[in-house]
Amino acid sequence: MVSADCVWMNGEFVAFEDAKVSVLTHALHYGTGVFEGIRCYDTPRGPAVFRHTAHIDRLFQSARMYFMDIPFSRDEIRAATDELIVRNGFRGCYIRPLVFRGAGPMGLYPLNSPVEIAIAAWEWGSYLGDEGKLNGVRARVSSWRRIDSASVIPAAKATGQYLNSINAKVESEKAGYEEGILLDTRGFVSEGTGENLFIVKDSKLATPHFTSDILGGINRHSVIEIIRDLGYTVEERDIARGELYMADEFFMTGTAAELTPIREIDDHPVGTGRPGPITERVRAIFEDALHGRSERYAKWNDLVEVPARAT
Ligand code: PPE
Repeated sequence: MVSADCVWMNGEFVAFEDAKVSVLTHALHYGTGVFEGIRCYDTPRGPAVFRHTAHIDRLFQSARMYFMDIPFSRDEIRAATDELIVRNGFRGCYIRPLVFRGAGPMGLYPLNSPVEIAIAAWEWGSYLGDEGKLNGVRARVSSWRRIDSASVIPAAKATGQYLNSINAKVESEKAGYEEGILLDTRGFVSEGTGENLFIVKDSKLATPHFTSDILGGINRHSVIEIIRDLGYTVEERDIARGELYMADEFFMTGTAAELTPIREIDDHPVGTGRPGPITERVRAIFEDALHGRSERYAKWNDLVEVPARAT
């Protein structure tokens, strides 16, 4: 189990073992929570959270879409997160803010249950294994379709919605693959269980659009900027399943997965079966950006401010 010294919960730092909730927490029963996944890197200028502000903005946006008023300001959450990193003595870590409906009246109507918030952090290595991150993973198109806007709000990073990703993840693992790729309800390519997707064909890139019910990934956004700065084109558009088999290169992006190449899709090797040249070029720049080694993208490294009282 992952662990840490302390967790920030509803405005206070509490020991990890004391960060507990009631069994009647609304979110435990009905999935009424929203969350973020963020990484902090040990950069030459000190610990820096990658695009911290963008993640906090998305947390507020997800909360708003489900009528949850977060009882803290963006600045308070950012300061609490920085202090949490310092108090735990982390230089690099994964950060999980979670906003959820706590114990209140039972039943489906959530708006009378309190909105609670916790931020946890822990040290987390490669999401899909060191070998997979380096050389690429084997993926398979899932029999489960991505949740769509007719039923939920795919653009919100909401806890209950993750049963969809979990179905695809379990299916792909049981079948011996490292990742599942979900199609949207129309049959176009949507995303991985926790990652956005990019294909390369004839030196042109493409990634599914919001119309494929993706979560708007912050790393997707960063990687699109890097690709365009390199002079390549990247289109946001519908991608047919067959395009995955014809792609020269295929990779995914996410906070946990960072940039992970896909080397095999549905038992077909992607390109040569090794991460391709454009994937490698984009990845090198992206890794430099994450780790604070890039001047050009230093704007994305939100340095951890050490509060005087925490030292
Ligand atoms: N789609 C989904 C469904 C998703 O969960 C993520 C992040 C992304 C796309 C990429 O978004 P971004 O991280 O902003 O680039 N998945 C998070 C959860 C992983 C987990 O196992 O939990 C993450 O990568 O932190």
